[in-house]
Amino acid sequence: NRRSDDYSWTEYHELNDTHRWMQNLVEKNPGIVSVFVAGRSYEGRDLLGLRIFHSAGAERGEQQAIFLEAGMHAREWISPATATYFANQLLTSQQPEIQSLARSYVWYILPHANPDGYVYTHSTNRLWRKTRSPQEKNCMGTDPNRNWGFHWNEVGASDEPCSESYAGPKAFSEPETEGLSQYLKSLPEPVFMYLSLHSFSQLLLYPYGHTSSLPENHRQLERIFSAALGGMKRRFGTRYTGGNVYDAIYPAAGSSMDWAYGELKTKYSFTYELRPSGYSFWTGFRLPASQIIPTGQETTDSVVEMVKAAASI
Ligand code: ING
Ligand code: ZN
Repeated sequence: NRRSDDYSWTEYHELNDTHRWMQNLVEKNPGIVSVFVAGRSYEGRDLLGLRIFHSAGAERGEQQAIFLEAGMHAREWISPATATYFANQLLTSQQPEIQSLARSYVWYILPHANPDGYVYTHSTNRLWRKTRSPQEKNCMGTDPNRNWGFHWNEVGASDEPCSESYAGPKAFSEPETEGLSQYLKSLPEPVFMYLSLHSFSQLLLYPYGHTSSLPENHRQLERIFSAALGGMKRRFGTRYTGGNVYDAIYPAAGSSMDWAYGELKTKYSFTYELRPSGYSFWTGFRLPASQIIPTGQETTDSVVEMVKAAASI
């Protein structure tokens, strides 16, 4: 019932609205946008994403890909909203830097990596985090950001099915993470950068989560990190901190970012923890919709600086 022209960044959308908006973009941008299905959820929903390929070089396999994953945790609503904001910028911005970014890579943007969970946060429990597959002890869901097959369940994840950070019965037990990982391995382009959007706390994170040892290219990652924080601050003065997951927040094995770094060999892999700052569980996931656009603007600025820094290494 909603037309794609009605889609906006002044409210949070339901899953079907965003899926319809993506489908409509294909018709509005022939030869530039297509949709992809990276897998299917436990309840049978598509992991639907946008492929944005501005340049002819994309079809000749001459370009590298950047993959942006969002919505892994259901309640972190600012994450998919920022992903769609960013995709829209790639397609409509008049800013030369953003146009150049759009043309220099093949972009894959997956707003809802956990569609069942997202639907559940709209219908039943606003603070749901995990997937929606039944587990033992009558508990539901696995933490999809502890379910990836790189140092799976070694630390900072739970064996307890009722826990919010349940790693799952085995690595890639969830169809969402299994499907997405297979899809990532099947991409025709090398993945130059992997970005994962979460909330909240205003942090930028890089590998690893399973150990305090720093990745081999940590000096490069730190340079890119600084550039990205500069971009984040430029428009509204928004301050981020962060570093390697293990030291900057907590030990956490089995994330998509660490798998992308360790298994997909994407050497520039980052996770943003978007607005707000602070630690209030009650307000942290309920960022007012009036902050979607500013969050989108500053995060776009940050990604522009991040990719520029990475490309110039
Ligand atoms: N935080 C992330 C989580 O999955 C994280 C932090 C990022 C862990 C990257 C591991 C790798 O716990 C939130 N808020 O989800
Ligand atoms: Zn999260």
